[in-house]
Amino acid sequence: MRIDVISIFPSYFDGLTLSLLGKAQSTGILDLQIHDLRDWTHDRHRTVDDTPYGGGAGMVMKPEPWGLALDELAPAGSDSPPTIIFPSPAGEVFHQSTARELAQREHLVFGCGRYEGIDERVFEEAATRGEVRLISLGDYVLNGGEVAVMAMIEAIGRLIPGVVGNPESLVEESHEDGLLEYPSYTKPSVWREREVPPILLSGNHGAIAAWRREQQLERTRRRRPDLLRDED
Ligand code: 6GU
Repeated sequence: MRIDVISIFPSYFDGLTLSLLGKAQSTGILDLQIHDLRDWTHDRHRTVDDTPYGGGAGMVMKPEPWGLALDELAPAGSDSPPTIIFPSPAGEVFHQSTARELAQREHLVFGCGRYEGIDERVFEEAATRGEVRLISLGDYVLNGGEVAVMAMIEAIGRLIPGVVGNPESLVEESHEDGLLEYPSYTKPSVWREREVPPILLSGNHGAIAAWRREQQLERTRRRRPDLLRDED
C-alpha cells in the first residue's frame, strides 16, 4: 500500500517509522511518504494561509499549494485513483470498519489541515482526482489533522496483510467483533494476594471460551452499552 501525507508539520510523523509500521516500510509492504505542503509554495515566506473572505476569526489554508500537491500526488486521469482523506472534526466518524475498508485500498492520500480550515474548493478539486472522505476521530477538537492522521494510519496499517505477525491477534481485539476485549492475565498466578480467575487455570478450553465471551459482554454492557445497540 502507498500512503502519502501532506502537512505543514511533517516531523509529527517521524514516530510512524518506529515499531510495527517501520518494519512494514522496510519490508516494502507499506510505502509511506510524508510531504511538506510548503514545498508547493513559491513565495519567499512559503505562505500556506490567508484571511477568510467574508471576515471572521482565524486564517484559511490557501488553495494553490494544495492544488499543486494534488497535481503531483493524485494526478488527473490516473487509472488507479487514490482515496483522498481530509481529517476533520466535521467528517464521518472513524471506526474499526473504516480502518478495515481503507486497508483494502492501494493508495491513500491524507491532507492535514491547520488554522480554521482549507479553502472549500480544494475538496472539489480533490474529488476530480479520487474518492474524497472527510473523517473525524470523534466529537472533540484538535488543533490540526496531524495527530488524527497518525491514529488512522496506525489503525489502517496494522490491518494490511503481513504487517501484524500473527493475524489471530487481530481478530481477538476490542471492536473486531463489536465487543470490548476480555481481561488478560499472566504469571504469577497470585500477585499481591490477587488471584488469576481459577477457570483460566482449569485447562477446560470450552469453559474458558464461554467465560471470556461472558466477560466481553459484561464489560461492553457496563462501559459501552452503545455498542450493543448500534450495528458497527
Ligand atoms: Cl480528524 N481533526 C481535528 N482537527 N480535530 C478532530 C479530528 C480531526 N477528529 C476529532 N477531532
